[in-house]
Amino acid sequence: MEKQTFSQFLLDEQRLRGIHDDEFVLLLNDIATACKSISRAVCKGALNGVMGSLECENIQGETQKQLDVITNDIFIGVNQVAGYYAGMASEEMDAPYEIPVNLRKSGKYLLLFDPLDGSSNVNVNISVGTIFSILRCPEGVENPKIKDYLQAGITQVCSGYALYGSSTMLVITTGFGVNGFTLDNDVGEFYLTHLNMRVPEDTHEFAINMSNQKSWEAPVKNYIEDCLKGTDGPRGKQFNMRWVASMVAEVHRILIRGGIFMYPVDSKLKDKGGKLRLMYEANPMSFIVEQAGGLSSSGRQRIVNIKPSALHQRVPVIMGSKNEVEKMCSYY
Ligand code: FBP
Repeated sequence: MEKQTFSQFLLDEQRLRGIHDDEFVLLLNDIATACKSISRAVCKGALNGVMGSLECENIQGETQKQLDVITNDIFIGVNQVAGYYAGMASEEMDAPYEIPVNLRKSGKYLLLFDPLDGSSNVNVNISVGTIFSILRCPEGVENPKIKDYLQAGITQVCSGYALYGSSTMLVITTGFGVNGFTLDNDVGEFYLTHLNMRVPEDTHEFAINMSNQKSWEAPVKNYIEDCLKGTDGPRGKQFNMRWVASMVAEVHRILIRGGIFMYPVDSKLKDKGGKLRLMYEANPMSFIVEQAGGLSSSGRQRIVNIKPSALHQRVPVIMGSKNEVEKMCSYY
């Protein structure tokens, strides 16, 4: 059976649903092209001498890596050409990016993204990724302002991520399940390799940065303590732990073999509301995980129901295997 390319799969999916939106297929193809280009930039890394940090900080107060800026420029450069977007917003830019007037066309959508997730890992050659979320631009808005982006995650029309690991993969949902594609570098094409990905409902593996333990809220402390008690404890089973410090890599592992990924709020992050960003990390990954049968919560509510109040807003994140996230949330 011939391998199906990314665009062949998208056209097939549309045919199956009686949808005829070539523009949307082309729009997603541009996302794929941008991820291929970022994959090259990341894997060439030290060869191009771009593994260092810059003398400046992004709006998050983080020292920007050279690759943060390079990948941000790639993602904007490739996706603005065809004019599908009225505007873009990125982890690496304080304000929304305005599409140059000469490139503005239909502009029905808004693109929000984290060009290089897990960037603290990029110069130590551990998997990193790109995360994106696509929203509809409000009717009649040509040059969107921040308020136009502040839409709840439940309104996303598409989200996904690219993982730059031992192979480069692209995983997306358009609201009809989750599918994964692997990049064949010889051909320069993404091929369907993971059809209808489903998160196993149960797990014995948690992912959390244990070094924050003393600052956690009681529900998180109690949940992890019960997991660590293993078979003799209230959970009655042995738990394993993983922490890659790249959200994309953690969520991808969980899509494949189950697990629970947690970045809760703690006493150090209380003023910020959490570590991970709602609009271009938590919302897109929540759409993916839920479409694959998992759950995603802040501990107190479904993340995609959170009404955003700021473009770079941070939230607590608990996502993964359905029964385990339910169990963890029962501690709140
Ligand atoms: P960015 O790299 O895009 O800033 O993302 C944040 C992130 O790196 C996540 O990918 C990861 O899950 C988390 O931070 C790691 O946090 P920590 O540094 O506490 O291990």
